[in-house]
Amino acid sequence: MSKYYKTQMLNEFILNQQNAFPYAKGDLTRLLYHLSLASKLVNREVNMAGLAEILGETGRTNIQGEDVKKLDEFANEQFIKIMSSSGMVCGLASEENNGIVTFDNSLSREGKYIVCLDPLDGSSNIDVNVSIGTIFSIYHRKTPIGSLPDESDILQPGIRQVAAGYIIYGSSTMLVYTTGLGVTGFTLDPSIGEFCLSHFQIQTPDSGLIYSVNEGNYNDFSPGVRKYIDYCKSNKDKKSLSGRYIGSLVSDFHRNLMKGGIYMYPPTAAQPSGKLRLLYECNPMAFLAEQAGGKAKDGQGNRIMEIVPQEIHQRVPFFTGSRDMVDKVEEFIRRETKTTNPG
Ligand code: AHM
Ligand code: MG
Repeated sequence: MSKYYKTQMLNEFILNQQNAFPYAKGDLTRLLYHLSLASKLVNREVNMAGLAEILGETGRTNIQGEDVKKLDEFANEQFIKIMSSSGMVCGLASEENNGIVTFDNSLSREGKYIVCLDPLDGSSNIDVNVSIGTIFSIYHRKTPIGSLPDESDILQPGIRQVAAGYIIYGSSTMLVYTTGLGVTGFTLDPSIGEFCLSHFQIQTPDSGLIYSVNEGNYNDFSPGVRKYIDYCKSNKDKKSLSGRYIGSLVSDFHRNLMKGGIYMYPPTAAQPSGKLRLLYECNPMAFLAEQAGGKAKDGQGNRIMEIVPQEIHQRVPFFTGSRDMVDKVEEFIRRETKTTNPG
């Protein structure tokens, strides 16, 4: 790939894409620009984390009972601040906030988009210099423009997403997004502070050699999931499957997207719906996976993006990645369910 493939900057690329929609007014372009701006501020802080006295806990827990790290809070504040001043967004749902976040300014009421956000995903890796990310999902609002948004704007199935993506703060920082016209990746060139086109029309292989799951939970998984994991291991000689698990969804997903593989967060006895949240973790990744030719299912045959959410922080079992591998794990789960509940 030529180096200056890269000279196409994120904004220019999105503007060109927008021209494919005759009546587009550039609002989504502006919104994606604002998201990328917030991510640059977070990126700067993540890069400086060890020096900037921003590592560690705030001493508080969020609505879901999880410890809030200082960087989590910083990222949440940046995204909220920038979304509220963008004029494009009427409200948002964030992993860090209990209910819908609305903004106290008339400009935002005119915003036609609603955003679901995990400002800093992979919390357990924040303090130890392991890749973390931001995940976002964008919808058209349902309430009338000019009014205060409410939960109905947030509780939309993933198939209604207008755009979704993530930023990975890794060995390089990347923004990967889709508006339903394929998946495109941009890499931050720190020397000019711009996201530059680096991965055009990303397609994930139909099958892969990586399975990603927290195997510490193995004994708590259903028999079908356990058998699938055993199958991944026993297939080793034939296909050399490797277990790879970072514990940051964005990083595990990104690696598997590029190389082919499956990421799983199955239900356990303690967490019957798994751990990951439908609105700001699973739906955006599902949109990306499908746009790249992969799949995202709940392990029971249901497409993640068709699930109608009942609450903002709803969790869902998550199986995503290469098409054939997602099909295979669901086949194992189906077969075991039939064996244990015949008839
Ligand atoms: P978080 O939003 O609190 O960071 O939790 C989500 C993260 C995902 O990034 C990751 O895939 C998963 O939790 C790891 O969970 P576990 O440590 O249970 O394997
Ligand atoms: Mg998260």
